[in-house]
Amino acid sequence: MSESPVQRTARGWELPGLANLHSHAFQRAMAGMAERQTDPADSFWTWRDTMYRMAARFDPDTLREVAAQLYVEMLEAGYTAVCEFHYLHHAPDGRPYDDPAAMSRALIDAARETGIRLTLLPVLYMTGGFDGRALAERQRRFGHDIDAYLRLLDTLRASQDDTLRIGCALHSLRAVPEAAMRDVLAALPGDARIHIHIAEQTAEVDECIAVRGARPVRWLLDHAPVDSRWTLVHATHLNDDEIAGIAASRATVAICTTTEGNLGDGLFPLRPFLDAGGRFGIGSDSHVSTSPVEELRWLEYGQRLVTRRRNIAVRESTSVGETLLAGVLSTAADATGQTMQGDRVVLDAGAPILAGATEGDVIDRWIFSGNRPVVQTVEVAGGERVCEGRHVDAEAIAVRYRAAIARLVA
Ligand code: NGQ
Ligand code: ZN
Repeated sequence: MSESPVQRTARGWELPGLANLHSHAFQRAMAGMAERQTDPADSFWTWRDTMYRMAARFDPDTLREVAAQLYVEMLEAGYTAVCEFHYLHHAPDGRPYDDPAAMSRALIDAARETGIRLTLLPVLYMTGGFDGRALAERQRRFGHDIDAYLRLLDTLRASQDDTLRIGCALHSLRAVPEAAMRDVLAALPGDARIHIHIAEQTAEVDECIAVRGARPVRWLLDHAPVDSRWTLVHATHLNDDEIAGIAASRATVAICTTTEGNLGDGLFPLRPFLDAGGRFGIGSDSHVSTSPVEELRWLEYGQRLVTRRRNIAVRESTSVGETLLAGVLSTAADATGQTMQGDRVVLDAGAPILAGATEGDVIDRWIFSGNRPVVQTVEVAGGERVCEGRHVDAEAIAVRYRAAIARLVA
């Protein structure tokens, strides 16, 4: 049993800041807008068409405004760092902007304005499938050759500071050929964090087996130096060998519970992964929820629903909430490349759901009761960003967000 990360102070119940390990900021603008059946066979792949139509509308200004609103919501929910898996690089026709880093800078501006820590992961996206096919029209704005990609990383690294880190994302094995992966990994600085979408859909597992002769996680472990600098996003479809392999590598798995549920991905094998000593964190991904409470609650509930048991995610503690929180806190620095120093989240000790709480039950009560937000104060690197439950610039940013949405849907 480890020491509790939560303490009662004069301000309330205090805990460290949480890291959101996976975000596509622009998708905040379409949350709740893909929930109408267009075909009885609606799936991840038909959702992706809708998502691509939304992606095509963004420019640097709208991206900055949507990201700023999103980061306000994340901070108000207790996230103090976000890993932005960013692939909307170019203009919709695929031509680079005059400043090829314009879309990346929009995200950096949004993070600096709101005060959230940003680990910006420019995405390498080269092919439209495992067969090496060219990018489809709507994917053109995602693409780079290796030289242009490495130049972008170099340019952006000049902006790094205490709350901004630049890492690397490989979109997926579908989108990055083996040789390109090797070249990019060889060119990265030793401390760069590396994130990849790995095994979200069974169709991609099947294609990977057909084309590369192995399941995606197994293939990656055999062909890349996967270690604690790596985050595997949507490691949803795993066999026992892969579970043991990820755990042994010390990589972090980013579980995006609400998005994985929304997209019908499948259920992460949490219990065997915990038994293997695996490391995990959470991500809000498509932002159908921006609350870590909901990610963690449904991470456990998914397991209960399929096993018809209760209290499954226990390891560091017999408390589910404490175990899940400990998991998330223990991987934050490795997955983000940020110190997370000076990040504090204060829960309102006067909130009815926390009445009479003790150090031993406050986390479970936070995660497993109700929907009223109880995050009262949030500090990032020592600076107060959320006060009395509201981000200090929430009003002004919301006004700009509404205007940006009006432009996006015009
Ligand atoms: C993305 N999102 O890149 O935004 C992906 C969908 C893909 C999620 N995987 C696109 N949740 O994987 O090709
Ligand atoms: Zn993603």
